[in-house]
Amino acid sequence: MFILILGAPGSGKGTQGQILAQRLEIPKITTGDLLREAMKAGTPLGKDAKSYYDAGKLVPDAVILGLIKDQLARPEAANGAVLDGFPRTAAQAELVDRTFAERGQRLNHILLLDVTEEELITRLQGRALQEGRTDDTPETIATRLAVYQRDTAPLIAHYAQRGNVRRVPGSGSVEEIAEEIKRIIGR
Ligand code: B4P
Repeated sequence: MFILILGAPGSGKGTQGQILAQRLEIPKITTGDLLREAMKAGTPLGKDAKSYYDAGKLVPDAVILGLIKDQLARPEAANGAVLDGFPRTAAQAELVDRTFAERGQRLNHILLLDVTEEELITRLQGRALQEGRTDDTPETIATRLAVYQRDTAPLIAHYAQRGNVRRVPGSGSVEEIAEEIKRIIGR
């Protein structure tokens, strides 16, 4: 089963993706985590990504497309995965769509975590205090929310045209939202 989680920064994609992947015993592919690991390890990918990441901008497709391609090609992800944090641009969506079409597979569920901007800002500021992530400063949070509206939100329409996007109210407790996702997916 392949599940795509869409949502603004701080909407809980990572949080819910983790719960979902554990419950379904499938891998989770999270571009944000992969970038953070690469930056920590100082790999060429991490070095390419760092200035964009720290500024709250999208890391260019030229860097990300190869990463997504490699991750989707992993044998563990041959029959199921939770996709979290991508696609974020039209080019990334095109790559994902093409990969699944070539494999004769499809995204079984597309979930959109729907959270108000006020709540997003509160959560990201809370995470800044707890984790000190370099992209959770007030200026960067504002940039990330604007970039989401400009580049990523249009993808909702792209997937909604196919009629299989489910909007999940993302403002309850982590457990309540996880329960709602379980209900939608049916397992
Ligand atoms: P991501 O790592 O994807 O960061 P995010 O959008 O902030 O995370 P998410 O929505 O998963 O929030 P989380 O569950 O952690 O991206 C970071 C950066 O990486 C981007 O800005 C970009 O530079 C780069 N990047 C990543 N993918 C890319 C791509 N494909 N293309 C280009 N660039 C890319 O939740 C946030 C907080 O809320 C947490 O503290 C959590 O504990 C809390 N929370 C979650 N659910 C809650 C709930 N129900 N109630 C209260 N708090 C909750």
